[in-house]
Amino acid sequence: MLRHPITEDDVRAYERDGVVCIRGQFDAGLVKKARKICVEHSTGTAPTLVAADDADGGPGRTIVSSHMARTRPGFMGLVLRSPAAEIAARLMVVPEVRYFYDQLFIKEPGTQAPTDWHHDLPFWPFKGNHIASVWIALTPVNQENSGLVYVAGSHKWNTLYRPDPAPPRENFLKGDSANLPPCPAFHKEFNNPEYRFLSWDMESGDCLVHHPLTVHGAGPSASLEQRRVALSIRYFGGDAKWAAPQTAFTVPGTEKAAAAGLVPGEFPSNEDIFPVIWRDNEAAGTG
Ligand SMILES: O=C(O)CCC(=O)C(=O)O
Repeated sequence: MLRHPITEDDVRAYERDGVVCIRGQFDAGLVKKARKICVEHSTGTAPTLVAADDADGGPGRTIVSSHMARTRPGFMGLVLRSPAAEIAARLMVVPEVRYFYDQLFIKEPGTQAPTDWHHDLPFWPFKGNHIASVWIALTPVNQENSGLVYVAGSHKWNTLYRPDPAPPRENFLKGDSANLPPCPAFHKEFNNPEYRFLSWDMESGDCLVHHPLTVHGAGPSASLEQRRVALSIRYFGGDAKWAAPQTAFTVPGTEKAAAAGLVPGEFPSNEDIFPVIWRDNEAAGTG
């Protein structure tokens, strides 16, 4: 349930820039609960949890984990009860969205490791425009503590960059993805008027929603006080299509894709793996 409607300006900004900041849709209670679940998870032993200390011996540490909601009811509760799915659907202007996966990003105070410039789609076994990531700030986020920066409009460039994982992983690239060009270091272009860079100072409970081809990255954290915690939940609907994997990124349950009814070029409608999370009941005539 949204706390306030997604506006036509929001939809236009998402379509034009490939990213929009939506403020105040997650109430304080939900944010507190989500932060607790995420921080507890980050100290555990989940197989998908990767914690990397900064190489410089400083206090910095980046913690990433994926697909938590598939096995952890607390995370699935957030996927089901948060307004994120409806926000994604309203911005993409599609009548229903399915859960794709959830990903946790924590940067401890002083983390020097950047989030390298990239866009998401080449990592995933998907094609299409109707795939949106809702990156929910669970702490204050700004440029000082490694807030995300986006290259506005890059989702329309018709360019795919090589999906280089961080930290690097052997045998990660499959198919033709190794032949793609690396994503340029766009922070070197911050003064170049040919590009428009977007970033926002965010309160806990604000979110960023980005298109799968919008280029983004984040610099080091200069804050020695403020950890930044974000939960990114990805959804798809509309024109999304299953595609042959281009990397070792795997959605649990899709290892035997054909047996799961996942056919390249077709909409991935397996309800067990990709359940519908939000449907516009008014558009469906059942509201
Ligand atoms: O939080 C980060 O540093 C990276 C987030 C990101 O790349 C994403 O959600 O797609």
